[in-house]
Order: sequence, then C-alpha cells, then structure tokens
Amino acid sequence: MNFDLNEEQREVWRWAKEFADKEIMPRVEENDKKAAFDWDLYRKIAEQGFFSAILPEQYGGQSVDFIAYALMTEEIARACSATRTLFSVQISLVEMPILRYGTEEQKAKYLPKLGSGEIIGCFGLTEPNAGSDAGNQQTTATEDGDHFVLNGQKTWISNGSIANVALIIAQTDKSKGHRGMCAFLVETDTPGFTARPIEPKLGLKSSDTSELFMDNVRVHKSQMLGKPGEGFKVAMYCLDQGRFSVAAGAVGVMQGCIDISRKYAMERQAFGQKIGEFQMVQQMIADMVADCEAGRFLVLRSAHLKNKGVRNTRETSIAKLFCAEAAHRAAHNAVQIFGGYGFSEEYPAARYFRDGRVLSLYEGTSQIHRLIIAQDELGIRNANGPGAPTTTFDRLSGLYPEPTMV
Ligand code: COS
Repeated sequence: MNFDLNEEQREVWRWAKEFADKEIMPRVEENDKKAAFDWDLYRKIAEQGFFSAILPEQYGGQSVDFIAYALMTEEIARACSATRTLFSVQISLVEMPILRYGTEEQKAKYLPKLGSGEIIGCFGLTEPNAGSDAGNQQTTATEDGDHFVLNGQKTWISNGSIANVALIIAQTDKSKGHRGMCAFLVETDTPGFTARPIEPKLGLKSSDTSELFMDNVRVHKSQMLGKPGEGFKVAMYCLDQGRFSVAAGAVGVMQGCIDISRKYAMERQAFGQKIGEFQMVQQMIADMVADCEAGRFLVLRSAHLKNKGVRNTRETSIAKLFCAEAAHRAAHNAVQIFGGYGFSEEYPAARYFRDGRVLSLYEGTSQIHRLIIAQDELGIRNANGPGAPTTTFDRLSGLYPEPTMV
C-alpha cells in the first residue's frame, strides 16, 4: 500500500475542498435551520461534475479512483453531512450498483443522467420490519407477463421524495428466502409509486429522508437489476459501497470537529489564558486527531482494495464501525470544548453532534458491523466470501485470490 497520494488524487482532493469551503460551508447553517433540500446547491454540485466523478468516460464520467472518491466524500462531509448523504446515495448506492450489475441498456439509460445530475437516485432496502434484518423483505414483486407488479413500503430512504429512479429490493419468491429476491430500477413517476418525507429528524435536516409506498407498481422486466434471485446480493453490494462512503463521511465529520475546536480553543480565554493551553483540552484535541487519522487510513485501505477490485466487506465494515464511533467521540469532544456554547445552535458543534449521530445507525448499525467483523474473526462466516484470506499475514502480504468484487 502506497501512503503517497498521486497528482490526480491530490487534485481531486483540492477541487472538493475548495468547493466545500466556497459553496457548501457558507450555506450549511441556514440550510440546517430551514430543514429544506437546497436545490441551488444541488445544481452547483451537478454542474461541477461531482456526481459523475467515479463513472467511466463512456458514461460522461471522470473515472476517479476510490482513494480520490473517499477524499472528495470526506471534504463534502467536513462541510455538511446532509449534502454528503445526497452525494453518497447518488454515487455509491445507485450509480455503482448499476455499473456493476446493469445491462448495457440500463447503463446507457441511467448513468449519464445520474452523473450529470439530470436525475436523482435512491436506494430502497429498509422497511418498517426489515432494518438490520435485511433478508426479511415484505415488499413483493409478482410476475405478470412482461412486467413485475410491486407492492410494499420502504422507510428511511435518503433522497426518497426527490428521486427520479429508485433501486428497489423486493421478494419474488418468499419460499427461497434471500435467494428469492430481485432488484429493480423503478421510475418514481410510475403510477402507484408515492413518497412521503419523514420529519422532523434529529439531524441531516436538509437531506431528504422519506418513506416509499408501492401500490401495484408495474415495472417492465427489463428494469430488473442483476439476475432473478440476485436481489439480496445486489443489496449487499450496495451496502459495501455505501458503507465505504459513510466511513469517509465520518472522517469528514471528525476533521470538521477538529477544525472548529482548534479555532475555538485558541481564541477562547479562561483563567487568563487560551483554553487550548490547558492540558485537559489538549487531551481532547489529541484524541480527535488520532481518531481522525486512524479512521482516514482505514478508509484509504478499503479504497486501495476497491481499486484493486478485491472484495472488501470486512475492511469496509471495520472502517465504517471505527469511523462512525470515532465521529461520535469527536463531536462529543467538540461540544465539550465549546462548553455552554457547544449546547447552542448558534455554534457549529451542535450540528456536528446531531448530524454525526446517524453514522452508526444507517448502512448497518455498529452492532451489525461488530457481528460481521467478529464472525469473520471467529471463522463462523468469512465476511469477504469463500476463499478470501483469513489471517492477517495473508491479508497484509497481498496473498489475495484473483480479484472478485462479489
Ligand atoms: N456481498 C455479497 N454477498 C453477500 C454479502 C456481501 N457483502 N453479505 C452477505 N452476502 C451473501 C452471503 O454470502 C450469502 O450468500 P449465499 O446465499 O450464496 O449463501 C447471502 O448473502 C446471505 O448472507 P447471510 O446468511 O450472511 O445473510 P443474513 O440474513 O444473515 O444477513 C447481515 C447478514 C446481517 C450482515 C445483513 O443482513 C446486513 O448487512 N444487515 C444490515 C442491513 C443494513 O445495513 N441496513 C441498513 C440499510 S441503510 S441503506
């Protein structure tokens, strides 16, 4: 693993940082207060080409690698986690699964439009009774001639009310359990498809989070993503991608907390000196910095494996678990450093605290990630699939099998 960034990765990082500072930061507070989706910012992100960053040139993209993608994601989250959620869903949960599982027609139909921001995507897996237990899907898809008819409800769907296309996981044959599921690309203007925002939320206030309802929604067979029965695998692939960008976003939250705490600690005076000169404040700053840098390296390790095309469910789970919980610690410390002002919505620490809380809930709770990591370690279930290396020596010495993403 090379610890040096190449010129392209540095350039992408600078590009995203500049955009985050100039375009996102100045409006983050107002957007949070208004609790409304910022369409103007959305258009700016689209115009800049951020949504197409990872797409190959043939779909209008720039083919940036996963290291650059992680750094972009981090920068956006440093400024605003709600905006980062929009960005992650569009890329990791919609574009990437279409790239991986889509037919040529599906890729040509959706990727250029998703990349340019002409359309927005969302990912519909979670249901009122299928959160951590993702295999317990109640949404059904019944075959009817050239179509499937979808019925059911999804919840906690980011971008749900603003999406033009929804990647929906549904049960086609209940008797086969997770092997009887399919994934569909459902256009949200199809009759019978409706969405309703979930409000109010603790954080991510300017991000759209919605419930989806499907009442006899007819979807042509050509809209199935992946093969019949592959729906659960498609969903797990989506989560492997989404969790990576959540982890990168959590690093951004940590960096944001460090930035505001550094500034405040070197301005605020108590007992005749800057509070940053007190060792107990320095301890909190040091913990935040160590967590942030450790988390960033875990994310970059996952990115490195993704660049090689090697299955990385285990490493991504470790990154997601660590970074989400470290972001909570960082936001907690930022509030502590700000003291009473940390409890005020007039200062940024409270927003990082509220927005950061969801990081260990969505895309797999911390408990789910501990389960994946521990079961892998104990030899109960190999997180990276059959044949993946199981010892640290094999993993680190690069003795991976031939690249297999799923
Ligand atoms: N990539 C590819 N395949 C995967 C996979 C992954 N990351 N994880 C599991 N699979 C495969 C397994 O290999 C197994 O395949 P076979 O049918 O060939 O044996 C199949 O999927 C079922 O796996 P498993 O038995 O482990 O499924 P479980 O129902 O026990 O669920 C967990 C496993 C709990 C890990 C899964 O349900 C999960 O991640 N839950 C959390 C869901 C989540 O994050 N929700 C939040 C969504 S917010 S967008």
